[in-house]
Amino acid sequence: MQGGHRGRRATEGAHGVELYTYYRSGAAYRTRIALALKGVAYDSIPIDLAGDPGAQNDPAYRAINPQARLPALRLDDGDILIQSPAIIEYLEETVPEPPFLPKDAVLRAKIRGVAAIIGCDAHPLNNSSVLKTLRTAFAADSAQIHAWVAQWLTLSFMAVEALIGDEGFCFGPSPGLADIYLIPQIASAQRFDVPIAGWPRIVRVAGLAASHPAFMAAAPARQPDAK
Ligand SMILES: N[C@@H](CCC(=O)N[C@@H](CS)C(=O)NCC(=O)O)C(=O)O
Repeated sequence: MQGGHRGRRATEGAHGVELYTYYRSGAAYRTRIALALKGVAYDSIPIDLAGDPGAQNDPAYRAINPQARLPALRLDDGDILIQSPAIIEYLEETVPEPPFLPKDAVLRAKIRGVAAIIGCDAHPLNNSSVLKTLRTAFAADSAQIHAWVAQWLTLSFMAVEALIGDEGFCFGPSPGLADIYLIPQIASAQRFDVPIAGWPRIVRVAGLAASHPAFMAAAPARQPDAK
């Protein structure tokens, strides 16, 4: 199987794996990286989060994901998975190579800890609906939004910098779970002008990912809905 996005199928009614995605969604981005690393081919179904209201609120998409968030993954047999951590875990369980986690239980827990800093603590605070609520319910302007995002990303990146290794990807020569979470959050930091230059380990990992085929294929600019 060739990894990454392969464009919509010409054959109507034929079902392969389908990823409901938005080019700038961090959670979809991490799922795209995981699919590409595992070499799972899929069709991208873009859902435009930036509309007003966003397309995630359409009844047709709510029928796919009642939480109205991205990503969602439709499997070959029609089963639908939501929540990127669950999808990434499913991929790890069903496509063993290359592994996202090592065998050692302590190291696995450490790597999951870094992934959780991003997935549980950083990303939820700069999710689009949170920022929209700050704008609409609390009249936050652009500078305040940027300051909000910078506040939470800075705290998370400081912790990640202290926890990852001194060479290679976050935890070794091959990319794994922590990298899958970290790289999309770096893209988000760049979007909100949060500088990462002060964290040399994170900068190193970003540099390695920039020339890794799976990370390149998953990048926002390479997606069919990129604007
Ligand atoms: N924990 C979820 C987060 C999903 C999430 O918040 N996705 C964002 C895009 S990155 C979304 O769909 N936002 C739309 C909204 O909040 O209305 C996951 O990892 O899948």
